[in-house]
Amino acid sequence: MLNEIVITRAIIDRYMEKLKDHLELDAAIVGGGPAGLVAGYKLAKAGLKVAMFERKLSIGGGMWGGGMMMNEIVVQEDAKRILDEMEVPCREYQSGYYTADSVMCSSTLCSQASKAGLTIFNLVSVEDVMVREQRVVGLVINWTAVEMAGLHVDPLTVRAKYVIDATGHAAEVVRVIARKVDAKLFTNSGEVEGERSLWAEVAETNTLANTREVFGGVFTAGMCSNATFGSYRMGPVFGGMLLSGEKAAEQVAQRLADEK
Ligand code: 48F
Repeated sequence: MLNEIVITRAIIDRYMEKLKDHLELDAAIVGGGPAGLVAGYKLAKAGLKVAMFERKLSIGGGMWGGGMMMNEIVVQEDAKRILDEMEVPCREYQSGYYTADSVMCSSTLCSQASKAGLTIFNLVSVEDVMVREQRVVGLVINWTAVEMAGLHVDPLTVRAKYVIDATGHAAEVVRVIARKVDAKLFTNSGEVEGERSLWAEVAETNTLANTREVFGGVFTAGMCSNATFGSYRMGPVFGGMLLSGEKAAEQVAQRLADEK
């Protein structure tokens, strides 16, 4: 006989266990697009305590829709090894260009990252940061439903040694810092440089170069890197996103190792 109250208690207990277990993190990832997922996968594989906060119900960000809702993505040669490692099937289209089904890719990256040990909190939005001595030391979170309804409900907090802003075009964590913290970002102007128009080749190279620390304790990943440091968008070619997630994770892991 199924008891509805046991079902309810199981969900509440397990969720609260999970949440309480992730209030103090080595790394917090904001945004569950391809860059955040690869970063989370790599950090979890390295044995670090890492959680992801994603505003939406679904994980995968801008990957599901492929290009203009045609659910295929393109990945170039140098990033194919990440698809291989994460067991996403892909096919060569012509020399140097591979395609993957975007639904398969989104769901598999999510699955592999979760299985590696990344804990994902979907339906949670990051609305602010905590800063101490010119360094971000944590995130301010709230239910997306509260944000959407415009309810006046105070948020809660999560402490993190490092934060990866993988919020895509919006660069939301970086923008909060620029708006609220009386300090310069590590960009040329000290402000958010902003995204430029579409140029796949340059954008993909720059995404990797722009994957770096933008403020004490905060690294950018994915499209957020170009939106922050001022470079082009790339459209539905995803190699740069995957490589950027990997690079952000490597940088964070290195810092944590150096601090031991
Ligand atoms: O946009 P998104 O997929 O970022 P990405 O990993 O990849 C970019 C590509 O999808 C594409 C592109 C390259 O081909 O240009 O756009 O850089 O995923 C970002 C995720 O962050 C979530 C948002 O819902 C999305 O799923 N997000 C954004 N702001 C917040 C957030 C926030 N404040 N709190 C929580 N999640």
